[in-house]
Amino acid sequence: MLSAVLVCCCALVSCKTKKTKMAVGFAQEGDENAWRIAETQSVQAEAARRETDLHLASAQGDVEKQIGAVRTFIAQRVDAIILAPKVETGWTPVLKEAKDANIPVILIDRGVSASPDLYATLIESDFVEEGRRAAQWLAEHTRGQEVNIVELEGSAGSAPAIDRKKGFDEQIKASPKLHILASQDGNFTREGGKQVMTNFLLTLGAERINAVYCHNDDMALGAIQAIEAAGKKPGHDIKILSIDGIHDGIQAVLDKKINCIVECNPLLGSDAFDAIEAILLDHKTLPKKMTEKDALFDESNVTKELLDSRKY
Ligand code: GYE
Repeated sequence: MLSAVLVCCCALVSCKTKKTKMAVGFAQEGDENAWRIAETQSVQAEAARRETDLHLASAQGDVEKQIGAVRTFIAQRVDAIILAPKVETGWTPVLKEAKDANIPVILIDRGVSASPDLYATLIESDFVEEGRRAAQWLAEHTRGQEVNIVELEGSAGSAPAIDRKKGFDEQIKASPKLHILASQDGNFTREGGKQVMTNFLLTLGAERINAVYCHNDDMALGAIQAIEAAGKKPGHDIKILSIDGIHDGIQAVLDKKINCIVECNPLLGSDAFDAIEAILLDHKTLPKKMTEKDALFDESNVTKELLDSRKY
């Protein structure tokens, strides 16, 4: 009897999964820069390729709006939710609501501080390691010199801003000649990077600053504008370290304006949908964290061919 019921249920499930179009909600945190737009496009392209019905909501940097978008997806009874959370905290209630509704949540690019039981998996880069790698590069390329650094941080409360700072700080503490003079939030935008760097140059003095560590390329590109406006040569008078590897960032390495970029891959659409299919179609339990492998770019390996081959 039980097996007959099971066969019947399985037939119904496979009937649903094969014939109905899957609906997936994507709660994106914003559209603040080229990296994030590349990520959104990657999710959209993958949804189209797999003939999935994608409900896309960009919160334009507003956490409450993003939480509201997840609630709307739950009310719409989508099959799965992809969430790129703006900040780490505050997600427990809405993630519980998704779990109660039996809707798996796939976190992409940024983590949360909520219990891992409340989401299916997190697909991201190792941000602490990115910070460490940037500081290691600086230590290796300024051996014996005293280096005064300013830091342009990503948006406050976000996992990449917290962890990129942590990894960088750790390595700086192990390098007695490297000193952080000041750190400030540049909101992951080109305009924010330009403003904060302009302020640092004015208040600290261009002569005192030897290096800028930017939590992403867009802020580095803004910092370059500020440094040039102050009559200094970015990449030469002031070394520039950054994270992401967007097209304009790699171009700046080629132009010798950015010295080093630690890559952070935004093209997470395919991995996100693989995860959703593994959960919904193959009934698999996924590891709570899946980490992307990222490269490091500097003048030793950046060429025009590499730039042309970049997908974002
Ligand atoms: O580095 C930045 C974006 O969350 C990893 O957010 C992402 C970061 C990325 O705004 O450019």
